[in-house]
Amino acid sequence: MEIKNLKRCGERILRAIKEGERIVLYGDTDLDGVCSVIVLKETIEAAGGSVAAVYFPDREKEGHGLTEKGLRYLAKFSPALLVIMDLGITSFSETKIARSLGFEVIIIDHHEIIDKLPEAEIIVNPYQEGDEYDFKDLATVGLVFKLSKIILGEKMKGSLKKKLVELVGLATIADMVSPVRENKEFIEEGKEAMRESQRPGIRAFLEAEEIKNLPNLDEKISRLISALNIREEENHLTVSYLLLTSLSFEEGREIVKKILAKYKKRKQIIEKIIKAVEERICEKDPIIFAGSSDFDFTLVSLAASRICQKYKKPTFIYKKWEDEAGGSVRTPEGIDGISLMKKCSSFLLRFGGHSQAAGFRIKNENLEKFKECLIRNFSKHQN
Ligand SMILES: [Mn+2]
Repeated sequence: MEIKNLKRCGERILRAIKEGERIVLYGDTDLDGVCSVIVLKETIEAAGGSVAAVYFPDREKEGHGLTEKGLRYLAKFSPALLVIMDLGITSFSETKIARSLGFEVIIIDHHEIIDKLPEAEIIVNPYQEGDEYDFKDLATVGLVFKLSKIILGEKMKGSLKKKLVELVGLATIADMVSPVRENKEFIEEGKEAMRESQRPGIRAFLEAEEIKNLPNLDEKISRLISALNIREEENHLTVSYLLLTSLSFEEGREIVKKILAKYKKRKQIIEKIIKAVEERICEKDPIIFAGSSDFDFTLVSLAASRICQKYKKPTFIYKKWEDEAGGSVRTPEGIDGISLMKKCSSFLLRFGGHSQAAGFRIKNENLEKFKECLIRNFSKHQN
């Protein structure tokens, strides 16, 4: 059994290449999203096509997911085939907007489906009805790599394959999907390829002063993943995208310098968020729910992960803006954050993600009610 719609998706992209249709790639800003976009872009190029534009939303200004702002910016490329990766499966109204702007929409996303599917032309998602592929835990980059094999056929071999597999391995590790079956192969092949990386940016990172003396490749890679976990973007491209696609060692080295400096600063800011949250934790509270207008939105997910690991409680950390707040959710094993939020979704503008790692957007006036609803439902579920 194959992944539902994957072949159709590959054929559609091949047709677009052959007929010279414009192709636009839109991805999430985390490493899975970024690597998925690069793998597909390089695949399309190796197949003789080209990509008209690549876009990553600004998490801080636009929020997570397919955004109306992003679509309005991209409208100048329409009509085009818009391929959305590692997000979009809950972007119902935005998919409609994309279509109304003249895009044909393809969504490749491994996030959980919430009640229905967006009205895209083609959807690849292992959780959709009728998907009989027996391994559900691929990262988006794994789905995209399998798509690349369909697009490239015989051409998927040798140094091209190795170059792509570096990113497939990297993002599979970064997305923390279970390291078994195909994921295990991706991770092993990816690491092997990274030893003699064809990507100047990865080489520049591994050879940087602070990195080269780390005891082994695993630690170097895990440092690379943490350092690239910067969700900031410039001109709609993320720093990780710029590093992983940089064409020269010198260019890579310049980016690495910036990334490592930011990495240090970021660690301090995360500690600050954690401390601020810890000051407000009440031992008897069944969940941790805290936010502030001072928090850096791009870092609340990392803080939430650490807090959840330490306290073993469902953790909701949010950044407050003027009218709305955006938050990150991390839950201990066995507790599904998505189904918990589903029960309180009437207070939310939107939500989505994975059972253990999710996000939400809410009007500030509903924060307290949302929190009470979560506590009520969570306590019920515990008893
Ligand atoms: Mn992902």
